[in-house]
Amino acid sequence: MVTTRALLGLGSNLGDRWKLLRDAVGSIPDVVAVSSVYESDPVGGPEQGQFLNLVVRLETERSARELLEVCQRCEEAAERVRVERWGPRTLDVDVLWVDGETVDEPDLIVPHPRTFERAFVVLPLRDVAPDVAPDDWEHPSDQQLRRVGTLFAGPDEGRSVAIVGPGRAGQAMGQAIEQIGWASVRYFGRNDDLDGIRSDELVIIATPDAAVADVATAIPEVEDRPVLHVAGSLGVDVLAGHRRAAALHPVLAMPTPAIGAHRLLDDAWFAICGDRAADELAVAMGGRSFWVEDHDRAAYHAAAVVASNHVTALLGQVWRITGSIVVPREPFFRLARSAIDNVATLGPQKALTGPVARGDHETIERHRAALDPSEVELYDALVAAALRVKDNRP
Ligand code: GSY
Repeated sequence: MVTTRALLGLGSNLGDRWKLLRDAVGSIPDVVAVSSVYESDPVGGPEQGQFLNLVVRLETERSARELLEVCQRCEEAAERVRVERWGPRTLDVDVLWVDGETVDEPDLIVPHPRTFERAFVVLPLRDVAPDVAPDDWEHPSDQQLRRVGTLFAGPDEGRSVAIVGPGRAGQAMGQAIEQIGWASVRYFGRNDDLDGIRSDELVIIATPDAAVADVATAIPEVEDRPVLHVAGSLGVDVLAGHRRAAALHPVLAMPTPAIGAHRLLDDAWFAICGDRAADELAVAMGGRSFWVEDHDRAAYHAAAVVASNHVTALLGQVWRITGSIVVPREPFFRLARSAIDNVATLGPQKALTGPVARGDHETIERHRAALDPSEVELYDALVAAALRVKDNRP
């Protein structure tokens, strides 16, 4: 089965806009991602109410023309009446984009010709397909848009969260959630009476990993209340007993709550699994998510720890060696940043330069002789790791 990515744009400014959009998205086949919901003044047309807009991403076998039929069926189901061109409507559904397909016919043009003129299309589109929007896209100053929520959880301003475990990660999550305008954030210690968590509060467990399972057991199961944990190496299985269980691990370092909150809102990535509440929270924070099944989460977390903590440990060696001679440190940090970029673009084998790549054993021996003996063990371990990359050994 060959599927293609397709993007549809939806808008509504008449009737129960949230319900109309929810019903429409629920009836569209092959939806794999839903953007945040944005509210804005109408662009063009007569005086009319504000629109809610969103974009959905599909992985589908349908062609652009078949998708147009899907769009029309949605509009008919919403009892859309075409009274006035550019006028108010219960529902508008457009085919914006289908990977690899262009259509130029009287009733269908794909890519949609006005896609990149409209902030109400480009911003939600960036949530679900950032590569499609041009990097240099300029937001028209007369098209102001505000993010108002996520489709299934509803408007942000009515939502509340209870965070169990107010350490660095818990406080960072709390501050970020306050900044996106949720109604309330309440903190609980893991030994507090967790019966006090309200049934309308989304629960986030941010305790040390070892306490997550016990805390989850102490939280009463409430039908339809999502319970999330933010532990990177644990699966959703530790939340057994909660029907709407999910894992949401932010792939970023949170050295202080304030820095963590800032990073959580700065185009962050989240490793998620379980209930859709995890993806909705990621989207609500303006971030992006990827799915990691329970059986892969420990390996996923190991990779995250190597990319963050172990790189820091390695830079600790750079710090010590550069501190033992008279050189500025900035050139070495620049070198480290370019090494990361090179691996990301070329892969490790092509990115590897230096004495190991050249097979220059004499230089390696000169390094070992010059280093403080306490540094040699780590240096040798990394020479062995570099050889493995050079030889492309699995
Ligand atoms: O093209 C879709 C309908 N439409 C919209 C819309 O969806 N959102 C906003 N903000 N303005 C609009 N003007 C028209 S027409």
